[in-house]
Amino acid sequence: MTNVAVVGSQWGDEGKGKIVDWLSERADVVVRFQGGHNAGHTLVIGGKVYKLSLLPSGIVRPGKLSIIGNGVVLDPWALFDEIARLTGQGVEISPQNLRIAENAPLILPLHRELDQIREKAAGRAAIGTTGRGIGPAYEDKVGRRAIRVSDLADGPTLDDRIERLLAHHNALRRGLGEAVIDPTQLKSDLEEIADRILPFADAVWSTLDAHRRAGDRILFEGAQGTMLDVDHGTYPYVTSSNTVAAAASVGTGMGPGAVGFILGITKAYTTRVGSGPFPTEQDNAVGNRLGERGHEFGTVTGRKRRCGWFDAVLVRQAVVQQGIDGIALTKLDVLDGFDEIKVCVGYEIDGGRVERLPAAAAVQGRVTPIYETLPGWSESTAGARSFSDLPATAIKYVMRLQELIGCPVSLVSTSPERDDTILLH
Ligand code: 2SA
Ligand code: MG
Repeated sequence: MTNVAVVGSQWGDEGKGKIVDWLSERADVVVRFQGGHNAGHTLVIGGKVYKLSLLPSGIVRPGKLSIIGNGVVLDPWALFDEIARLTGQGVEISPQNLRIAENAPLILPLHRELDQIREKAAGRAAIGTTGRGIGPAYEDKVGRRAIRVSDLADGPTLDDRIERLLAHHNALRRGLGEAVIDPTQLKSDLEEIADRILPFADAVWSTLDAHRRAGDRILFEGAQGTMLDVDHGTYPYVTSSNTVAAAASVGTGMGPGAVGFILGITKAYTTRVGSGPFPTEQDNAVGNRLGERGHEFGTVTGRKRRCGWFDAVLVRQAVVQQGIDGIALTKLDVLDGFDEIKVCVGYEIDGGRVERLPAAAAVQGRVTPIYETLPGWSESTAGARSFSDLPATAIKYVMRLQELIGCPVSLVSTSPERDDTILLH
């Protein structure tokens, strides 16, 4: 097995956690390269449920090295809460099995506050963020005023960084009528977490390189999905990082050649959480049924996910933009019992047909899906472990999706349990 990147091909929540866990058994290192604790991965191992949002999924397996790459925005307080929660579930976490990029930017409480203030002020125009401070933290990174993990190691540098950061944020806060942040207080808060976080700090690019040279297998764990990518997604209704597989290189300090096989996780229907265009959304009994059967609620925020039919146009686009080599199709069992199943094969806009999602948000909101209707199946596919266990119509559905998206289906997942997985090739 070469290195593998696991990425979402829709709007996130495709079931990456289970697939990453399944693959992590065969990997030596699992690394997160973008996003932060806005991600929500649910792992079910032997009936035990683990909910992860910042930590790489490899953390629950003994003997694996988990890495948080420089492309991640790191909330230290959220990190320690998550570590405490998992430790309570019997997972051992130490610098032996967890490393954090020394050049990863921090999410501070002021980022979370700003995220929430803006969302509230935007009213109906809100993005529907997770309210974790992700966007403001990435803004500061690109604005060259972020505080990074390594800054915590040195008092005078930290003073400088705080001064630069607060020059921006306190001006902004005054404008918003918010209390300004006291630099002394922020420094003492940061000093308090420094002692806990620094033992995990590492030049992860170098550690990863050493593992690569030793022939170890690296698993790159993506968060969110293609349509939430800050460049390629449904902008501005996106997250603030690049969610495409190319970010695995930038977000870890490994060259693009290190990324290896790109596995696109794809749900057998479509969901999205937060605002923004969603052409195949079914705000009706069909959508409710998908949501109930698929337990479509946000892992982090508990928000109800919007649900709709499979959109082959979007996934075909994701295959190209991500560079997907193979698809893992998840949650097929949620479609059990539908008489017919619709698949979007193109869009109609202003009387014409298009085969891709246009970039302009206003146009995205106006597209009408063109559907192909496929027969459903009444049998249960839940827990199937071989292709021949599936009803003929379910096999036809999978084959048709494969044709429409222009990419082979490598895996089919039929329940949250790791072993309920059909390997195709
Ligand atoms: P943010 O907080 O700035 O990243 O939000 C911007 C948009 O990105 C969406 N987003 C997500 N969509 C699906 N799943 C995500 N992770 C959690 C999960 C979400 C949850 O796995 O369930 O628990 O609510 C995730 N993270 C960000 C978000 O909805 C905005 O549309
Ligand atoms: Mg999720």
